[in-house]
Amino acid sequence: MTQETQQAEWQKTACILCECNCGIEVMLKDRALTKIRGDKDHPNSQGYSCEKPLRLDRYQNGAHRIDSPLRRRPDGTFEEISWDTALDEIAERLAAIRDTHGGERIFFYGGGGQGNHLGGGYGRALFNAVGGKYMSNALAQEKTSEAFVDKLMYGGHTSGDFEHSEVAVFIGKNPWQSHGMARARPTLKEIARDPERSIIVIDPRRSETAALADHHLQIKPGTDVWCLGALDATLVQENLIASEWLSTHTVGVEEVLELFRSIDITDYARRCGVPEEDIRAAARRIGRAKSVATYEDLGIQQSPNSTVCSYLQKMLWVLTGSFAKPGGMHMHSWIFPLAGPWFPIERENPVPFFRARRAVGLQSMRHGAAAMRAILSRLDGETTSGRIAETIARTTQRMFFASVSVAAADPIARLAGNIEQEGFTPVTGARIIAGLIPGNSIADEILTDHPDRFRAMWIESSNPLHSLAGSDRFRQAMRSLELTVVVDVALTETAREADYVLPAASQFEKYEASLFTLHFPHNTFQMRRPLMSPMPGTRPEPEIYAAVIDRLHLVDPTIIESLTAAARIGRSAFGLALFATIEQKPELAGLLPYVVYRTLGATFAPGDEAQSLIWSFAQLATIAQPDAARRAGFTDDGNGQGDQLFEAIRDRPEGVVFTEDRYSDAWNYIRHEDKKFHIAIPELIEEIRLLDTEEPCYTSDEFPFILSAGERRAFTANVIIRDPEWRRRDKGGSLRMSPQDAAGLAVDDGGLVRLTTESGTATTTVEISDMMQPGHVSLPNGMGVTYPGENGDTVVGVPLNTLTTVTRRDKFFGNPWHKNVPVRIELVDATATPDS
Ligand SMILES: Nc1nc2c(c(=O)[nH]1)N[C@H]1C(S)=C(S)[C@@H](COP(=O)(O)OP(=O)(O)OC[C@H]3O[C@@H](n4cnc5c(=O)[nH]c(N)nc54)[C@H](O)[C@@H]3O)O[C@H]1N2
Ligand SMILES: Nc1nc2c(c(=O)[nH]1)N[C@H]1C(S)=C(S)[C@@H](COP(=O)(O)OP(=O)(O)OC[C@H]3O[C@@H](n4cnc5c(=O)[nH]c(N)nc54)[C@H](O)[C@@H]3O)O[C@H]1N2
Ligand code: SF4
Ligand SMILES: [Mo]
Repeated sequence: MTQETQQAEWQKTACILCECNCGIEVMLKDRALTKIRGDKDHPNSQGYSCEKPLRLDRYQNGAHRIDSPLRRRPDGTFEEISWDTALDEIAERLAAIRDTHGGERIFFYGGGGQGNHLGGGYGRALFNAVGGKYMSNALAQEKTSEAFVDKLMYGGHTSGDFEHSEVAVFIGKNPWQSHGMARARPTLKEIARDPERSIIVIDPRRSETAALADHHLQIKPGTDVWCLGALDATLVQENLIASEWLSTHTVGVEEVLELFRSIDITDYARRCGVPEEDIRAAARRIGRAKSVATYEDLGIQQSPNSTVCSYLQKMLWVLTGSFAKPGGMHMHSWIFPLAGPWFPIERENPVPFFRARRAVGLQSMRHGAAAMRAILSRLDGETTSGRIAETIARTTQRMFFASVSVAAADPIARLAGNIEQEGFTPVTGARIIAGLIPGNSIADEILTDHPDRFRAMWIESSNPLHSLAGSDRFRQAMRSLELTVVVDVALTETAREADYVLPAASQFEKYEASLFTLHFPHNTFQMRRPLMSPMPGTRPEPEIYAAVIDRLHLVDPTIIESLTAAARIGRSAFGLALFATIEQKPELAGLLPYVVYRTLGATFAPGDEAQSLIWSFAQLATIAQPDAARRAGFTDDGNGQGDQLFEAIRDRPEGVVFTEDRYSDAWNYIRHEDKKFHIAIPELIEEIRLLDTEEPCYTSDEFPFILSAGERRAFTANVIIRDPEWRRRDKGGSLRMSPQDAAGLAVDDGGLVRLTTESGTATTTVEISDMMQPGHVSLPNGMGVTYPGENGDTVVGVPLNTLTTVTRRDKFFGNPWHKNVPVRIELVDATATPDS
């Protein structure tokens, strides 16, 4: 084989193991991923990758793959059934539950992991098809508390420009291992090397990132609220704040300054266990920096006081005015928001006669939709009349698109994003944020005789029985439902409790995309093509969802036929007919993914149907961010801009920059009409005043240690790869423990200990580590799952959530305290073996 032909075989895709989704190139032999390297062409990762994807074949071809739909027998075992039987029965049972109890009693969980959100996008159509109202996913046990603070302060998601920041602050975040920012390791090394720049880390553990830091505030576990409060208070009391910026750009500043003036820094420092001078030094470093970017993650999001901590950490860059400038914090565009509302940015150049055009445009769409479909369905794109129709559609779009598109797209985007659903859960009254119910409330919404309890659950691309606190309770909840369906590539812990399991094609066997488009000022999106056909017996999620919705008979077939005909004529004719149809029949808005799949998708090459939702994303992204998309090179007008973006996404398998902003554009993304930060959040300020007198103590005589249950290490990737042999190091996932504690327990490196918490026990090996402080121990995430082997199933490592409970959680949004589990540790007889 020549060098050229070998080169030609590299195929572009992305890593699916964390939300960075670095571009990778893979070499295939038959169906195996034999060689993998970072893709230099990827606009975000630029050739970077860490050690984790090198053996992605363990995901693609592991023994965990399932290849037949399964139905649960009364005795709990599974039988293989055909796809048709599975889909017929599932559709029938969903419809029956909807008719008896109402569609809102059918609960949806998941819809995507670290790299696969396209299927979940189609899943929203099924959610709307059955009349669903409640959903959740992993974000609701980590990011919802932060999302609440974001929402009230400025309304959107922020990310930091760490490539340029003078000071980078990581709070309960270890980007060396967990990444979360582009090219994390080179970026961290660059900051660490540069004498003009600094890293500040708040972490009870000397993590790899903390080891690189100029200031490591090594708090006692769970005490961030006092450390962050003391940092903010130092900024205010030593007058290190951006006073002018605050008075121009914020509302509520006096109340906030008053709060921080009243904080006793010495006492707060004592409570978090960090020398006062170290806190003051870190605050001064922040105060004198030209730019500060912060990153909070699980260390606070899954610890006591997480909502308050989010607020206090954001104050570090708010008080210093580090927003909308190089190296600072920003709000950013989306290809489509992962959670929370779709947000169209106002156009830079006003459209002449905007109101009149909008009124005429929307009225004509409403009243002309049926006639338009009738005409278009009689034409053929190949003939003159078809070409004329496309030209007319194109001209019409030029005239009206800019004034009608937002109004027409908004209801679709709202339903596709489920952001209508805010408020409280039906049984326990838990707070819903960003449309997601707290993970910790799910079992309680089911295990009750309340008439509004959930009756069925649809789970896709997630393993909540393993990943939510209190595994046993979740298992009980699943078994008490009338119907549970799991769509996964593996027979997961969750799937084992389901009534039906549907085997999905892998992420390398179908179209995929992730919605982690979190970058600023250049935001990127990548559509991944299938590298091979689906493994026999499996199906891509878009096909599964379409097949179930077909069976619910919700959409008049003549609409599908006429829209398909319009798509055959051209993209403008299709866009016009589709938007007009939804204006006329708003009940179809929530089914959009299904409708485009069955219409536009039908005009693509066989196997390419799933691209149709990407077309919709491209349209919605350019409608929402027309100027930023124009600056990224998509300069056409009308619906042509979205089509141009769609074609670029199709042509560039390495991914595209879909929006290009200027730093000052970050202001446009603020959702408050006054474009200001609303920084006084009364219920959080009140909570901080309460904490002012609290003495932190999370241990007891019975449980004298704090366990952080879920540390990200070199070879953990949630539960995406189940094969324990994937790990090069730390195969069993040891408990990290300080030398002092190991001496106290008389345990050696590699020795066995038994952990006992309020809710469970586990046996594990010990790794004596200088990273840990006395009293704090840490276990990796992503372990303790079953994997089929020659001698039956094996389980390696501790399934963490047998040790956690749903009751230890955030007061506001229910975040589980996975990082703060009181535990007792006992030495185990060396002849025993580690188990779960
Ligand atoms: N290698 C790898 N990378 C991943 C993942 C993976 O599974 N493996 N998962 C991805 C996902 S889903 C996520 S959400 C991110 C999470 O990314 P991170 O949040 O960075 O990961 P963790 O290691 O869980 O927690 C970060 C740090 O919190 C610290 N910590 C523990 N208790 C406390 C405390 O009380 N206060 C503070 N301030 N810190 C504390 C821990 O010592 C740890 O260093 O990682 C992503 N990246
Ligand atoms: N104790 C403790 N618990 C935790 C954490 C912790 O640190 N400690 N971390 C929490 C965090 S931050 C997160 S994000 C969650 C993650 O927990 P989950 O949301 O449960 O996500 P994953 O473990 O990533 O599971 C992804 C699932 O998708 C499946 N899958 C992979 N590819 C495909 C596909 O193409 N189609 C389908 N249908 N399925 C596919 C995999 O087999 C796997 O079952 O865990 C949380 N739970
Ligand atoms: S695990 Fe994350 S950082 Fe590592 S290559 Fe994959 S996407 Fe990139
Ligand atoms: Mo996560």
